[in-house]
Amino acid sequence: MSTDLGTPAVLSPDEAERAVRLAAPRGYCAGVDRAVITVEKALDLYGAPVYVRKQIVHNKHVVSNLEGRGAIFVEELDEVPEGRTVVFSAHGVSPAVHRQAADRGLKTIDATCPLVTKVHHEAKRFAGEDYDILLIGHEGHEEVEGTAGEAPAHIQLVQGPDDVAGIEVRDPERVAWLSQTTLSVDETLETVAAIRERFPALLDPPSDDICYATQNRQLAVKEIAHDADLVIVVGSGNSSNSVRLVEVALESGAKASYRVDDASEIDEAWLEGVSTVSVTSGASVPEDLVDGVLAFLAERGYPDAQAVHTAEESLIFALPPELRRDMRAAQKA
Ligand code: 0O3
Ligand code: SF4
Repeated sequence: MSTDLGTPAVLSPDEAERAVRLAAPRGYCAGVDRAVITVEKALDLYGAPVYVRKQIVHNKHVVSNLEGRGAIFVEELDEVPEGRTVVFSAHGVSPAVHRQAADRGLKTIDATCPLVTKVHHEAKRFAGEDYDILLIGHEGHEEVEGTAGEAPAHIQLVQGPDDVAGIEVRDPERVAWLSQTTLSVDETLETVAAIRERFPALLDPPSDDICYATQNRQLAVKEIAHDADLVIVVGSGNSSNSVRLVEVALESGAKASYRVDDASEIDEAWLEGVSTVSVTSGASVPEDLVDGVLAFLAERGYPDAQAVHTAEESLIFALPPELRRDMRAAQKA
């Protein structure tokens, strides 16, 4: 008996040429995972509402999901009723905020990423040794406000190479630099080189301030961007590390790159004449949003995504000690 295998499906040249590549690693880093779980566990343990100062991480879906579970996000601590529990966001807070919380009798849970806290310690140490500290970062970003608040008299912000000519220090022999954790690695190297040209005795941080997750996501996007027609970066507009991924993609040769909060923000016109689409996401982005983008592409004739692995990540941070203590106490009760 012969079996009719039918006529092989002929893919249009367009479809045969299409490819979707997915950066790995992408999405949640250890600090974001810890911060989001911190709010979830706090809600389970203390009950709603739990207050959170600023967005716990810079992702609007994460924030609205937690709001749906009873978290209340505030801009400043005077919006938190006295005696209530407040979580500090992953981006960190200055000592002044800790003091304000104590003055208002608030119970605090600090979800600052340990890698941001590390930069705070470096700032305190350099300030203690009376260095002028050049903090490379973006004005107004919460992480920068928190770090600068550790030693306001010693720290000045440098936003990029263009700021370097205007830097004034007390002693050019005693200058150190630090940075925000989520900057472009390449741009920061340029800024540091420009600073060092002016201050050859410049002291480096003891270890990288731009964290492993930021570095890994930028390396990964370079790998999938250089020959891509389109790079879609999932992430919110106020997420520094997500916005940097679009810039890095374009600098690496992507013909076009856009940031979207989710699939609903993709413009169909971006796909015109596009064979290779690469996809990645920022450190504050839940994976279901990436799944939504891949489903959107699949519905428009793009094949299953191929993951491009450039690094393995296994770092996990323990939850804040004050929360773990209360969880243990609740278990015993
Ligand atoms: O710092 P950034 O705007 O990139 O913040 P996100 O998007 O919340 O990502 C997490 C990074 C962080 C908490 C500070 O390093
Ligand atoms: Fe921590 Fe880096 Fe994630 Fe920021 S991006 S929360 S520093 S691991």
